Amino acid sequence: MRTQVGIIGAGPAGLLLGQLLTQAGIANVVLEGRSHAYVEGRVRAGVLEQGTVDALAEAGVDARLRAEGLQHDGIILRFDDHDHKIDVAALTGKSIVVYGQQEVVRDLIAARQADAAPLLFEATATALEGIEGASPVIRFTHAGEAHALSCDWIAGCDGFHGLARASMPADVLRVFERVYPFSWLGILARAPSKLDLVSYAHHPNGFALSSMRSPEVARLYLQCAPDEAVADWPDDRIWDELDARLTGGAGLHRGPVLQKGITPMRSFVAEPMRHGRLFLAGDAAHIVPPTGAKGMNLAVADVRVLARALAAHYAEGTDALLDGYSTSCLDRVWKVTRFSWWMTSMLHNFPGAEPFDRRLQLAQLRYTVESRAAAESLAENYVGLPFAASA
Ligand code: FAS
Ligand code: PHB
Repeated sequence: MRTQVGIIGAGPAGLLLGQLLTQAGIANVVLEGRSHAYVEGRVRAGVLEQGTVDALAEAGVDARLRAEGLQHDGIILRFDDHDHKIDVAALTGKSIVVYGQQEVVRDLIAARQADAAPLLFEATATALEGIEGASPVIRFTHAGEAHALSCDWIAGCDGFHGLARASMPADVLRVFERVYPFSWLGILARAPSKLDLVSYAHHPNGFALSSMRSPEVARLYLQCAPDEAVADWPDDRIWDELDARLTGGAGLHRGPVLQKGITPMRSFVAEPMRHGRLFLAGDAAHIVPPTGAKGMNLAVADVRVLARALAAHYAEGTDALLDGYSTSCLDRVWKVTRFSWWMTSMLHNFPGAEPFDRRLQLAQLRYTVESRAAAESLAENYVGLPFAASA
């Protein structure tokens, strides 16, 4: 098999890149190790920045998003038993849209299938060859057979546990990581959200977050110990803790729990995001704690830069954007990593924290909701930093 761009991974990064490249007339193949059903069933992110909405519109996949997405003008920070609104629309002129990542993935897969563009499910990349040469190869297995995909460029959109980053030479790759002493237990429940806005709670029992997927489906999270398992959290215990942390006991609307999962919390950045003909995009290159609602948005920002750079290469024969890809993306990646670390540090209970540190957290929260300058800083990061002019 041969194509111009070989894309590993059918998450938001790989699928959006494939869509933008197809629109630019650049031949590409998406290889996805999991099944179609598994990929569309994965419950993950929920908040879209304006820039992400614009990128999905540019890709021509925003019809359902515009019809079903929930536009919000702010978020809530809850502490000291009170809800404090950060009015991001008034502070920045931008809003956010709540629309599940799995819906974005469904929309992108539907568009790809409508274009009959090659998307192979249960096709696992097993090795990358010749990434320092002019015609790299992705070796992959599909339907029990070994295959090779020759391409001009490889996009490693294969997530944190993928093959692409591991294929970078060890003397080239530098990684930066911080693991947090807690995880998130997340549930999807068929119950209307009691709270109208995405609400982040700092509570003596621990952090909690209330979001939603529709007026009838709530998406809720609570901080738990890093070594806890889903089995440790029967539904009633989850609801009781969410009530305490998010409503002071007033109580959320309860309903059947449709999905339950525990996600570890880490910050992770790999540099550089390119080596030879291999580019890393999305979680393959970086992981942020979801406290800032940035994971998928950052993947979209990477892909926006890479798609433009590849289009310039093929349409104009210029490689300045390709050569600047890693530097351009990492500038945003580190700013978003800082914001996600800051939100995580402000809102969570750190086991064994000194009383002094706990007082600092409350002071940071109070200052953030009392000072326009502080609220504006949170808001401009939350709605999404402007895309770099060159990107
Ligand atoms: P993805 O991980 O989505 O996609 C990578 C794809 O590559 C996968 O489909 C995988 O099967 C495939 N793949 C891997 N190796 C392969 C191989 N060798 N061959 C072929 N295919 C291969 N972000 C938020 O903003 N808010 C959240 O609440 C949130 N919750 C999350 C919960 C969980 C459990 C996880 C893991 C992540 C969560 N995230 C959240 C972050 C998440 O949304 C990511 O940022 C987003 O999925 C990034 O998209 P991709 O870079 O496309 O990576
Ligand atoms: C979600 O809706 O899943 C969500 C919202 C905000 C976050 C993380 C996840 O910070």
